[in-house]
Amino acid sequence: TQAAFPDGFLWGASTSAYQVEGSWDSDGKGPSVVDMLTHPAGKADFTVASDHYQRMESDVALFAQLGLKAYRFSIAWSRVIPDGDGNVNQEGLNFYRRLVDTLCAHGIEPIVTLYHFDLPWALEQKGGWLNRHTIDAFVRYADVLFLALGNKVRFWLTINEQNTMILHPGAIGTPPGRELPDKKSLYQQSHHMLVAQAQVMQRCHQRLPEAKIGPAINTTSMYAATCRPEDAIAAHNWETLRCWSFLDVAVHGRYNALALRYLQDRGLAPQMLPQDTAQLAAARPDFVAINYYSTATIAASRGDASDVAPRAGDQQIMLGEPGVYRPEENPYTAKTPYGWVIDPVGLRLTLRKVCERYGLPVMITENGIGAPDTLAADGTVDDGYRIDFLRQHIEQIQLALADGVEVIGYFPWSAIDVVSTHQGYAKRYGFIYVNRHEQTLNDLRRIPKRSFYWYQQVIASNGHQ
Ligand code: BGP
Repeated sequence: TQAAFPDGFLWGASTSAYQVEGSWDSDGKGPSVVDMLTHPAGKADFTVASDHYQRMESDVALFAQLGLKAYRFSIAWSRVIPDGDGNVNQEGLNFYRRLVDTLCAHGIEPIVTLYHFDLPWALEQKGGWLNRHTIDAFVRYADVLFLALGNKVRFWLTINEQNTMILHPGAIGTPPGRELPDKKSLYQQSHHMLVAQAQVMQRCHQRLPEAKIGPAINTTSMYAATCRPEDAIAAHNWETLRCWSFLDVAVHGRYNALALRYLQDRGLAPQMLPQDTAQLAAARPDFVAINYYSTATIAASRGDASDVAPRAGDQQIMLGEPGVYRPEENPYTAKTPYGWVIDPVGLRLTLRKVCERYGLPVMITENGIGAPDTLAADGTVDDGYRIDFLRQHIEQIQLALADGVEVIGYFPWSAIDVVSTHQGYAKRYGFIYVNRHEQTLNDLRRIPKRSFYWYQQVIASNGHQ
């Protein structure tokens, strides 16, 4: 394709702390909610993960060899503040100082996610996001990071995929003996996260006037299954409730009217304190970050059990809602080995919608294909399907740029193999293979996959493929 990527485009890749770091209790780190999860039998847990905490320098050297202009990672809150709201653990903070310094030494722009699913366990025991105390704890934690890393970090992301945490809590899991929270509590948690996010964005702007901060929501487009008008309404409902309701508060500073009515009609509207409205209204992000994997196709409700179905092959993500809408198969799209719809054109469409709706630059902070990659006897990993997947998505980003969307960066998931949120190490996404299996750690050696050499060329030529 003809390159049309702006100079300074942030060609990157992504990871998150608990999925890549391991060393889950080293150097004073406190446990987080994800450390307490029970894992599906035979699947990798997060204790060692990809051992990145121990191999950070050599991993970053590989990222530099890949040619990354930017690297998106998350900071483990309970490494920096082990109990979430108490003393700062300097050793934990030093790890991230070293990571940022190492990235900068290689000319790689650090992009920091403040919180990626791993709430400190001590805060969870005090009620987690249901307790407004967590709002203050998050703002304080963010402030610690702004002060410690703000001289080198220019781009910050607030909360990763708040909508996944609220709408599909099963995708992240619950510790043994705990039930998934009911919907009303989830929306109350969500409200507290939104207030916390608004305060953190404001704090960032006060502390670091040059820095940019934004939310990172899993964002996608919904298609109506047919041209039946009722299906169009159903698809619109779902897009509003699943994506816009979260981003609208972050960007416009107030609740989406349709989403709020939906919550009120079902007795799910969160309790809001008088100051919340002002706090939400006072904060503005500098860009919108989206994690994009696939699209869904939605039809009007039938009002029976067929309204709800798991995303193919994935029991943790339930699409549809009884009496409101139901998922349908899309005959025009292929699927990944894990049943996720592959829809590069849907990325262009989503970028256009985000641009029109918010008028802000857009960063694509996740996109990728999970597959059971294998190390061949000759020591190579041929992930041609990943090259195809990413190439098609990059082509659509290019078209979106030509449409007038200001896309500022692309961060495929993931820079290196990481533990999948609930499918262990069988499902890999990285440009770099990690030589381990579910419970057999082997030597954790790093092996660049075929996609590594391909992406290296894409970056080196600023988008020529
Ligand atoms: C996103 C999460 C990531 C990552 C990715 C792939 O929702 O932000 O943490 O895991 O999805 O998902 P999975 O590992 O379940 O395939």
